[in-house]
Amino acid sequence: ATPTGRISFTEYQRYGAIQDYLSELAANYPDIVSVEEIGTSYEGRSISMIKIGAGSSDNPTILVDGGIHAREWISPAFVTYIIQELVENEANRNMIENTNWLIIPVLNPDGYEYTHTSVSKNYWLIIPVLNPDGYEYTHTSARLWRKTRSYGTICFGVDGNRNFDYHWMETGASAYQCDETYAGDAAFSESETAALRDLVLAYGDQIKLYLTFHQHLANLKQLLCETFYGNYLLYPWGYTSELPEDADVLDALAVDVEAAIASVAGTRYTIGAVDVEAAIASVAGTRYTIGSSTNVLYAAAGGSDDWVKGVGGVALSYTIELPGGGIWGFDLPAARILPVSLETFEGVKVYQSYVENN
Ligand code: ING
Ligand code: ZN
Repeated sequence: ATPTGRISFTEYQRYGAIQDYLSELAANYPDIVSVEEIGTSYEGRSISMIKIGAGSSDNPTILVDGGIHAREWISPAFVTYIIQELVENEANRNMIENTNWLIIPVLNPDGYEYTHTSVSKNYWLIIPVLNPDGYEYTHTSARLWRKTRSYGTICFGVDGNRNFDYHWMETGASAYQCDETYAGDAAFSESETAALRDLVLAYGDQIKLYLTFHQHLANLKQLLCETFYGNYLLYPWGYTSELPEDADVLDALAVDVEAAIASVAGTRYTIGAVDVEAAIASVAGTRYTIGSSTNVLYAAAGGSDDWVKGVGGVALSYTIELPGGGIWGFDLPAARILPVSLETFEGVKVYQSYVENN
């Protein structure tokens, strides 16, 4: 079945458009969809959550968020795609009859909107030559903003993924408010992270799986050849290299998810060089590296997945690092939103099926 497509996945959407889409779904599918405000951002935006379910309210629940980090645009885009597939694609009906979903497409709307207010990308291309200082400024101020937009005393923003209260500030986080990984004055200093905390505590052990979508910088190999990759399926812990007791369960499920994603053949490119495109497309599968955050990426305490597992009690907790792209690392071309979404949704199906059957 083809989704009715009330929202486009050929462009990255502004927060308002994503919110409008959620409202439309609530109006059009009142039996299976409702939209709630789980909190308010620092700048006063409503942090919206969509609840989706066509079965019992007691069904196991899957919690999904995107957009903790502002510049990782594929994250809200893909999470919005998940929403569309669950609500508007009849072929996925079983996914909402047997599990309930709580989905927050943009947890940090202030930061997300801020990244949409930079100078145009075309303009950037000449800045490095004409104005190196200005070029650096655009990189640290707008499109590549990562944090929330709360104001400290000398700088803006807290890294939401260092602000959760589990081994907070122990490693891989900064106490200096101008840094990209500033953990905040205190754990849960940010209304955005506190909103997720309160939601998890309210639902308690009904939540069986937590997925938080990020985007990892494309590395040089990835830019040159699609068969090298920098995508990650991460599970706790980020605060220590020790593995959780149930790491074998987390790992085995991730292996199945990875296989499903990789089985989608053929990354397609919209470029003029037909021969090159065909060669890339013939290589099956986007691959993901699987492991605990500390062991396969880097140590960092205060991440949402650590807190959701360690305090929230949700055993299955994953950070998914979607593909980066483009010469700026986070500028995955908009033409890639749909291919990435199509393949990654195969992984979401595996997650859902596991929750349904275990
Ligand atoms: N990566 C994550 C980050 O917050 C991570 C990696 C995951 C750290 C889980 C800690 C816990 O740095 C990105 N791309 O943001
Ligand atoms: Zn991130």
